[in-house]
Amino acid sequence: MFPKINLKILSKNISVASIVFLLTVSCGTKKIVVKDSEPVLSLIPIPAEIIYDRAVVSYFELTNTAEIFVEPENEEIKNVAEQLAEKLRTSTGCALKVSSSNGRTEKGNIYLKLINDNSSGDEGYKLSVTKDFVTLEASKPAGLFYGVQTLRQLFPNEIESGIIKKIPWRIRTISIKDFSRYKWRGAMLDVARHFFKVDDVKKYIDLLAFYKINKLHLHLSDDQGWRIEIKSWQNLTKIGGSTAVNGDPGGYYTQEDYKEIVKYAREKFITIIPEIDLPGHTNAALASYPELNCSGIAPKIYTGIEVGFSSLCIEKEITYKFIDNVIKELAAITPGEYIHIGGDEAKSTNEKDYIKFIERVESHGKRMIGWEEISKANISSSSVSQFWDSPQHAIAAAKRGMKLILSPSTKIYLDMKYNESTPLGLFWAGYTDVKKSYSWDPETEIPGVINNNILGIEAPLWSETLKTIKDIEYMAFPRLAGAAEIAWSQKRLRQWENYRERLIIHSKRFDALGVNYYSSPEIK
Ligand code: TNX
Repeated sequence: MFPKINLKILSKNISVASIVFLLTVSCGTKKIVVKDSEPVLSLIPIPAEIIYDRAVVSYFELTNTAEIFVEPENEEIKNVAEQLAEKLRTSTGCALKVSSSNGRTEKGNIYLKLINDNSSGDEGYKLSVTKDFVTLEASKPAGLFYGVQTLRQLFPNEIESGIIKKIPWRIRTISIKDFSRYKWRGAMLDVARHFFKVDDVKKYIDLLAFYKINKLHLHLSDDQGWRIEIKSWQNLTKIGGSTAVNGDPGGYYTQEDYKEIVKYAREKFITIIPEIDLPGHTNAALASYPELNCSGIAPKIYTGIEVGFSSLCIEKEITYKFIDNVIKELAAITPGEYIHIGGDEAKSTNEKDYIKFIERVESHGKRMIGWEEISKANISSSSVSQFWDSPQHAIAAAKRGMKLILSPSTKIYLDMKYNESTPLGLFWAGYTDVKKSYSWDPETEIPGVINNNILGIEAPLWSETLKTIKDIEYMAFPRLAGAAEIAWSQKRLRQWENYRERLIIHSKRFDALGVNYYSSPEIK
């Protein structure tokens, strides 16, 4: 018999070349260096606690007779179980029926259970893999969903390929306890500079969910394009949605398309945050309706990439009627709590008008989010400010009692080039390699802003230079996985060398997922 051995990740003692684990044996403690490539070492985001027995190599093996049992049997939990079943069916060929456990436990099966213990919070879970069972427990369906994402990463990479493979479908016996650090784990996609079809957005949602990201902010309007159908102002999409940067093809989401995206995201525990950028970044709207311009003359559709030249007419009442109609229609198809009103780079609106404008558009039933500049206005502490560039705006927002979403452009603007030879992207905020985008922490990013002010983080992807989902993937990965870890994982576990080691192994999973990631020299 082997002694019982507990293996816990030790974050402080991580060597440069490898991940060091603390081995607790009944007769004492010693360090060992793990250099193999077991999937357990490549979990991203890293869970709060991992315990597994390294001396006794044992596995849970999925066989043809395996089933997934849920308890209690309700729609939300069945939906989570079905998503796991579908992944496993398409890769293993097993039938994997999903049904109620009725309190039974039989060997060889996977169990998803809601429990009455909220010690891991609303998003946390406990995952236990023994030779006989896989048991996933959480106090909320969201926790089960996140546990399923971790479970996927424990299976061989081939689980992601979508092709049936005859390999041993087994997982090392392990016990994981996990919970989230921040409530806001966001990504932003600019669908205005270039338009991305519903299926592309869904593919991005799949990837976000896999890394436990729970907000997708859609930048739906800008100078170059208006991308959401507004029934009371149809020219917005007819004219304003007709093209894109460089005169590339335009497009827009009908309200039905948008609802489909919202529903799809919801099944993956992602809230869609719609943004209508105001009062600047509005050339597409101004080109669609002459009456929205102070001059009464509509400008031409814009296909360049400059910013800061457009503004709605602050003085005209029709501006506010327009905004009321747009926000009302959008709010009606947005079940989430928030609407983003932009507010950035309004360089063609003077400061007095800008403040007046933001104060007037603030209350629309939903909670308002705006880019950092909104904190110049006297707005409610329930509104949220999104930091991207200037600490003084973030500090002003914190002083007002507003919560912050951190999107530092020098760290997690996914449209920044990795280095001078990156073919896509911009570099105004500096080249951002994988290490730079990982090696920062929300708590220490802005002097004077404390953790209590921070809702979480969000990684924006602006699309001036991006045209396809493959372009999106190239700029987002691997940096988005790092952003997800910053948002989800416990601070004490985050360390670049440890992350780098995991990411090297984890890259094979990007391959299996078919993600067109940037194979950085940092992860070779
Ligand atoms: C700044 S950051 C912008 C966007 C651009 C982006 C390009 C912010 C709130 N506005 O309009 O697309 O830079 O990186």
